[in-house]
Amino acid sequence: MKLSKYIYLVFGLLAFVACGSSASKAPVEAVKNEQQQVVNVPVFDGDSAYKFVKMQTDMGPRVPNSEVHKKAATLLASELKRQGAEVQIQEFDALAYNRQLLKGYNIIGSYNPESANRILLFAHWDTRPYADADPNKANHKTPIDGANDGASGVGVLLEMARQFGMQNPSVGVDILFFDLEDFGTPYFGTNTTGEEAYCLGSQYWAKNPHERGYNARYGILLDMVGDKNARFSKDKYSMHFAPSIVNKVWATAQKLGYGNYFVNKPGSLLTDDHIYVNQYGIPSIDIIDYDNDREKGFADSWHTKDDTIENIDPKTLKAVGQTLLEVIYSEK
Ligand code: AHN
Ligand code: ZN
Repeated sequence: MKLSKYIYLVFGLLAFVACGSSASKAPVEAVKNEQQQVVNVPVFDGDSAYKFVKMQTDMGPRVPNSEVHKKAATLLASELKRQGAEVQIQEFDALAYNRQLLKGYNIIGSYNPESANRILLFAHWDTRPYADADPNKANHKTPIDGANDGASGVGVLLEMARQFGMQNPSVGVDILFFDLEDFGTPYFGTNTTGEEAYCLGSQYWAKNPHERGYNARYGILLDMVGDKNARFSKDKYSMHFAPSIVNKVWATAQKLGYGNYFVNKPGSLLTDDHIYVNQYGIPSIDIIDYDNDREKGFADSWHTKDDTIENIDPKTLKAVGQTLLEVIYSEK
């Protein structure tokens, strides 16, 4: 090849790379929605979501009433603000199974707050104080990192928030980080508050929504959405309360090539934050890593010292995040 040709080739490549990087600021993909209209769906960045997960685990366990917990609440609220959301923090007190008084913080970030046509996306952000499913009994009273159980759902939603900030969706979207989900009675504890020891943040919110008369068309909960071997079966409560939303989300995932994660298989009846959002009156589903064919149903790392960043895979975060962006940006 002549030197001049080689130089043109190099310049051509440089121009291509430069274009690529400027376009990658807010990449979108044109797709058709249910009404056959063309919509631009942002490209979800799995590595960015992973960094949002790591940002949380780097702080240490976010155990209620700890210093780190309080600091994490402030950080999550400021991240949502940084991504252009209108942010509210709902502070509340709740009684744990052991009668301990817990300080809770539900964090809400809203896009298009004036719109009456809304979708609610939620995840819990607190971490469990006990690794009480750990194979080593010595770990049962130590807190978990909660990379998957807590941080993964929040990480996906923060990356979605970043995309909403760059390209406003046409519907209103609320991102709600519930606190005090995972303070449920350990096997070594005695329960003084009845069955409802889990999901204290969503229970409080269902009785005291952040806005009077708050409503959304539907809600989607993300719980444990980051494990490398994640498998999302169709949770039975979700199928009871909002079958059309389950089917829409799973069909969208399968269309995008994520059918290995979103499987057409019945799940179980799991107590989770979506129960209380459904009781409030918003039809809501749970995307949760659960498979009846596994020994525990959940991933091996569930409620163990192994629930760490090492088990988080950006590809799983991407599968969930891209599916949900497609769902949101297809809504009119
Ligand atoms: C139960 O443990 C019964 N349900 C799942 C709720 C949960 C705990 N999600 C994460 N940690
Ligand atoms: Zn948990």
